[in-house]
Amino acid sequence: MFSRFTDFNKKHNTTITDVDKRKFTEVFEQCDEDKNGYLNREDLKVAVVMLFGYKPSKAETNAMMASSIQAGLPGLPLERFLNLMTSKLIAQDEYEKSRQVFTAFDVSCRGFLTLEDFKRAFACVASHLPGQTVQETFRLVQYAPLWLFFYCISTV
Ligand SMILES: [Ca+2]
Repeated sequence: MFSRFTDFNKKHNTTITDVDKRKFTEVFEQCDEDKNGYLNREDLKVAVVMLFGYKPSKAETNAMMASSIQAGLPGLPLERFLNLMTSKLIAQDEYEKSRQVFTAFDVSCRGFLTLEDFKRAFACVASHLPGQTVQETFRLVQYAPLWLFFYCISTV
């Protein structure tokens, strides 16, 4: 039943496909309105909307622009943009996988995992983790909503 999750721990692929890279590059070029090879804050927000479907907050935009500003660049160059978008894509991918596993183990569709559900989920996707660790993690809360499950999965 859970065989589709067996590659969960193999992921952490830090590369993206050529298709993703081409798409990121195309969006970069479309958003670089003055064609100077850099995205300003507004260009970057539009690019994130086009690629990920949401407008980044001021704080997130600041974080994405920070290294370019510190380096004295007039904006975000393509290479940095590709790195940032790759990280976002990987993070989104991992969250989606966690959500799928979580949903599969939330057998009663209550929106949280019981200790037994939590143990089963971990045995499936992180079997190297000692039962004791799983139990101690769980003891911190009475139940495990998706965000906690995702946090646990992404830190093991
Ligand atoms: Ca520009």
